[in-house]
Amino acid sequence: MTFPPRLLGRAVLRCDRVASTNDLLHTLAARGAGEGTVVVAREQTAGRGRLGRMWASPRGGLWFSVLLRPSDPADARLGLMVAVGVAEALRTVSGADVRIKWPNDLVLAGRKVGGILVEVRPPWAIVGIGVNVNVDPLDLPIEVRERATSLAAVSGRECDLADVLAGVLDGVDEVYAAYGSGTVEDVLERWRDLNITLGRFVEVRAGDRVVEGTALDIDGDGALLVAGLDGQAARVVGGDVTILAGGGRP
Ligand code: BT5
Repeated sequence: MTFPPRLLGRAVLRCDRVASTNDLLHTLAARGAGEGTVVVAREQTAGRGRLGRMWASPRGGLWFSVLLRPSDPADARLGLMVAVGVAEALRTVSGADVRIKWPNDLVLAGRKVGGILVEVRPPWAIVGIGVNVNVDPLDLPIEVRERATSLAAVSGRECDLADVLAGVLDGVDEVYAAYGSGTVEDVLERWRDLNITLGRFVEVRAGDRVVEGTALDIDGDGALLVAGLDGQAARVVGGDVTILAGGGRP
């Protein structure tokens, strides 16, 4: 057991198969479930990503959601901070070089190994976390497979899903405690250490807006700062990054 006892995972609902762990946890939150409640499923039949995109969730992956009741559920920094907690835990438990692509994609060997979906319904936010732990990439839909990987596919060995869940809950618990105690900048600095976006030439799509340029930094709110070819600096909150070229970090 971790000490001090963590907030996250004090109550854990384990399911074999659900549509989406986020949906089930929203229902529990509306009925008064406490902060830190977790729903985890072996399989999701309607897992989703951002903007209504689908999230393939076959057996072998870690699919779970955490209920948070922060003072500002819409704070965009939350997702970045959670990504730090998850990425660090995955690195420790698997030894794999898991990185973050802005804002909170989990990337391994240039492919997506996991994702984070923050759904804000004040007064709560549900953080859904999906990681291809022992997933055989062949079990992913063909259009997803070519850009996806799993921890097992890269490291050549399977991890115990319960151990990975415990490690990730510890990791997210720690960054959430940092959020509560106002040491957000320290965690964003760890985000910078783990990211593969800064220093690259990128295309960022946010709704109808498309920005091309060099990703310079994130600001104190977690927005991405991009130096455009026209010399103008753009600030983007939320969106999808495609890395076009560039050195800097791997
Ligand atoms: C995400 O969205 O990356 C957030 C994914 C969150 C999933 C968790 S699982 C537990 C909880 N319950 C849910 O219902 N969801 C959360 P986004 O950045 O929009 O990425 C979605 C895109 O990733 C899709 O359009 C596919 O191209 C790709 N994709 C789908 N399934 C994948 C998988 N298993 N591995 C890698 N890429 C995948």
